Amino acid sequence: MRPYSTELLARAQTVIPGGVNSPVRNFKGVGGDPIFFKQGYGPYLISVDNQKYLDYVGSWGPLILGHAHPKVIKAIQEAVSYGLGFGATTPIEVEMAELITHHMPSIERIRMVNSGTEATQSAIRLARGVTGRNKILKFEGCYHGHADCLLVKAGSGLLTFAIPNSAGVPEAFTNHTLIAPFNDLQAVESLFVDFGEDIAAIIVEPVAGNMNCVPPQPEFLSGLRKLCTQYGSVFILDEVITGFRVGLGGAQELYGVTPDLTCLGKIIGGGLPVGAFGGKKEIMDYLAPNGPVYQAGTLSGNPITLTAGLATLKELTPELYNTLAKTTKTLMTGLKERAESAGLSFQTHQVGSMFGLFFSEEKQIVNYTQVARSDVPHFQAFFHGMLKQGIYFAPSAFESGFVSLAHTTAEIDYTLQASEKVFAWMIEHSLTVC
Ligand code: KE4
Repeated sequence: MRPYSTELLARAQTVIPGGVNSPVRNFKGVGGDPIFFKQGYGPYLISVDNQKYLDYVGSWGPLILGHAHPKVIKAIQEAVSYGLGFGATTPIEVEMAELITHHMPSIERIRMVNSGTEATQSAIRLARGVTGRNKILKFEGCYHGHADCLLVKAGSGLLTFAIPNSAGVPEAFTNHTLIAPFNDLQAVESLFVDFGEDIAAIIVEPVAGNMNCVPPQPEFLSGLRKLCTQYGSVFILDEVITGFRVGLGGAQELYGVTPDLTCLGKIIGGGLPVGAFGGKKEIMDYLAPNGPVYQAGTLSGNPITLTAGLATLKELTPELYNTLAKTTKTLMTGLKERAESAGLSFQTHQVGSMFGLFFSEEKQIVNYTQVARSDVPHFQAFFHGMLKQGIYFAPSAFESGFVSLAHTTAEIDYTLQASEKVFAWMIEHSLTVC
């Protein structure tokens, strides 16, 4: 029972669309009502009904240190005493830009913005401005925020122009968006043969984190790099999730691929609203005020946001990424063992401390079509079963989960013990056939 959450939802729905400020929060993906939370600390969330949950969402990725890390809180508390922002340049913007360009050498210049959506739509406008071309190529199942030209799905036929997947997006706004299956280099090569001279950019999540979690196949990213070089298109890596999540150098370091532009977000804001895009100097210098591509933001580079971001990034070391990966591997291995011994078909994907859970018999899940074949009712039963045990996974079978540095062996052990009960319950209630 969650009486206060229920009361708040009723109130919220009278003043906020769907009662939420972002759709995925409303539990439509898993059924039931969203939980209202009032506090986070370490790996835990506390609901308004004073129930404690072990959190594997981490605000959708930013909280790699866990909730309310003391050093982050202290840094913000000190910073706010000097004011909340000035709409003018501040030293911390330089410090953040120097730190990011140090860890990601492909980024020679970087512009801060306030969300991942702003970062990706600005990077696309910049790519179009630099190349003078119109088309962009994205991948089915990858999400880059809600810019009109990116709210698309595959149209009819295999190699397709995209069509809008949201009301309010005119066909004209997506006519220049091409779409291909993730991990399908051949499909991309065919699109370049047909449209290469007019493709301004490829934009891709190096690890797809918005269709559950799907890593790139070997040679996929390097193949995209080669095609962009061959055709003079801009190669944009959307590292809003993976940036500083899978390592200090992001997925571009992990997979040894050099983008022309990178989009960042989440962790670089330490949990506060943030985004950024950056890359080669000769591209970034096309941006206002130096160049003809306009982009702006009232609160871009806000000193409080960057204080939270820098305090977070300064805690991260290669050793801690190893710890995160080990903790996550223990969780993934333990869940898979327990699910399979209960008789369930269960797959896990992991890249560093981001992970994906699939109720599926398919051993190799590499694209959206396969993810969409996974058993969503099973995931929903798992989600709610674990929730009853006080464990909060992403309320959608099409999102990634995240482990933080605050998740210790005790939390992993508790999660695995709880999963045994939930998997057993799923079997008893004949949730067995995928
Ligand atoms: P925002 O505009 O929501 O800050 O960022 C958009 C975005 C861009 N690129 C990637 C790879 C992203 O994952 C996102 C946003 N991520 C989702 C969760 N996977 C945000 C959750 C939500 O929409 O509420």
